[in-house]
Amino acid sequence: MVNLTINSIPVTVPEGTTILDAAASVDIEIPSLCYLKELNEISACRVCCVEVEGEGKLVPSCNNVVREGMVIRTNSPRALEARRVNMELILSQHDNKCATCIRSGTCQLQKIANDMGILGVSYPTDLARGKKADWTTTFPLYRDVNKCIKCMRCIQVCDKVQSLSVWDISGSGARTTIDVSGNRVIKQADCSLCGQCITHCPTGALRERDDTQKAYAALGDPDRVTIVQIAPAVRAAWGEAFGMPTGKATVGQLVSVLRKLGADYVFDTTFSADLTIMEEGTELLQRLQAGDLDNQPMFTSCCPGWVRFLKSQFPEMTGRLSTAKSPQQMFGAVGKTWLAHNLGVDADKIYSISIMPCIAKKAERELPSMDSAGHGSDVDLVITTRELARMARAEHLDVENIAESAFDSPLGDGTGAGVIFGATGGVMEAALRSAYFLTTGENPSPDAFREVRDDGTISPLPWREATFELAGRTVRCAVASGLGNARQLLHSLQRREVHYEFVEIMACPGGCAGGGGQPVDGTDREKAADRGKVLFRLDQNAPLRFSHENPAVQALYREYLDEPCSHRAEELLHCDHFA
Ligand code: HC0
Ligand code: SF4
Repeated sequence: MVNLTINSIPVTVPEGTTILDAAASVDIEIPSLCYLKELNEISACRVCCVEVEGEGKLVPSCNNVVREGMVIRTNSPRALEARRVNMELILSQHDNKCATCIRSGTCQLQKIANDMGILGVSYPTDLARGKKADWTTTFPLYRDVNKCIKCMRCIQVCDKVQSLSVWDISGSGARTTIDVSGNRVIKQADCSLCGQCITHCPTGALRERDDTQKAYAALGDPDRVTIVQIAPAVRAAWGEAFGMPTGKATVGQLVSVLRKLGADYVFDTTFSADLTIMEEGTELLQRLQAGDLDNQPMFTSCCPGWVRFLKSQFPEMTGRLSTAKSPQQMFGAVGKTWLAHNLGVDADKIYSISIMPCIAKKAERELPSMDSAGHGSDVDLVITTRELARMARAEHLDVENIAESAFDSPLGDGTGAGVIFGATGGVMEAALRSAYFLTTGENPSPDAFREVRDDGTISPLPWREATFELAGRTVRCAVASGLGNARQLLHSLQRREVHYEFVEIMACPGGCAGGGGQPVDGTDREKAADRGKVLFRLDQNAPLRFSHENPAVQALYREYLDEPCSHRAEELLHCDHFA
């Protein structure tokens, strides 16, 4: 252990502790902007400088470790002055228009400047001219070079967690900035659109394309029938955007918000998650029976970030993806066919909006095979959890106290199995529950496959694995979240070091719960695990926990699709990943 004093308080911490963490251990918070534990410890911003007494030195506290006998002052006049100068220099190269900035209120730069009482910047403003918007508004990810503070967090999260290295440093000296790596434009950069760079950006430099104006136009158009679907993971997180603890705001309250915003019908993506299980589970059993080893393992296909990654990084493995569309897209196809017929509405009048925790979903709806209902795109617009929160805020709704309302029928029926899609391991678990039923005719215990969940224990591999017996057949399963982990798993598969029959991959760490479209609160706390727990608790308490017991899914097959993987189901609910 190492003994030191910080602001005259004696502190004892293990060797190797940073000054920043040592201070935190005695409740002294040193402001920092670029720092992300174990990810970005490069002291790029130098806002966390402290003074080491007796040595006459100012050092960044995030990447300097404690030494025996050190005397640290986090608030000496020199430390405060250095911090202020560093902040003002950053602000002099920042477009400080908070009133029109998406991150106002959750921006770490704004908070620290406000906390420090910086009321003006002593240095001349020096913004890159003519480069404000790096690319047009057609790409789902948007970057504003003049909001970038060069903290390098986006570079690190894309590189170390997602293994894609889309971002890099460009230019030199005072003109140093962050840009797409390798002199490419973003559309050529194999970006998975996971959005992790956005959720890890401390400012408004990165954000999703804002589609709220299109949503307002559709919701306010009397000639359109708006049907809205809410993704599983949104329910665990949306209240965070209003300062509520994770999981406090309910999905019933969110349904009410959407009704106030003018939605004609509000449905649940968990309905089509259950439908996905029927299709994907059947496909898995067919592939196992066919014994086609070239196409094993079967990969889940519901995460468009993962699908983009696979197609760009391991194109030769694309055929292993399940052909099942994602629940978002299955919902879209059913919405403009069976539902339109049920509601007695002209399908061409339907405008289908989905509320997703995800940026990649905006691109998924535009893919060539996502118009199988024959009425334009099956899903017309994708709004992230953050965009939805902004729309609710614009209405000045008292979201914390808004009464709950029920989903509309029939696409509002979902089971607990559909809800857990939003957490890593959930798709696999839901699929195994129904695959067991489809092979034996009996339900397993709903928790029989919980081994594939991320329960917080450390896995010896960058992924989790489990083996189950299904009707006398051994099914080896693997679950990975985060594209860096996925890459390692794929390399192991290629080297034939591991063998699986079924693999679930989600691009975002923790699955959609940690999606790139989820709320950010400016605290750097990773929330995916807590949100995942909310989803598993909802499943635990759900009256139905098996996708095949979803009454609306049963009715859909009875009235329209016949059976899973029928000709019509193939046409509407499956896609060609090579198209
Ligand atoms: Fe997900 Fe989904 S679980 S990908 O994270 O499969 O976005 O929440 O909506 O489509 O259901 C996201 C979440 C979904 C889909 C579902 C799947
Ligand atoms: Fe989108 Fe979920 Fe995939 Fe993340 S894990 S890219 S939120 S679908």
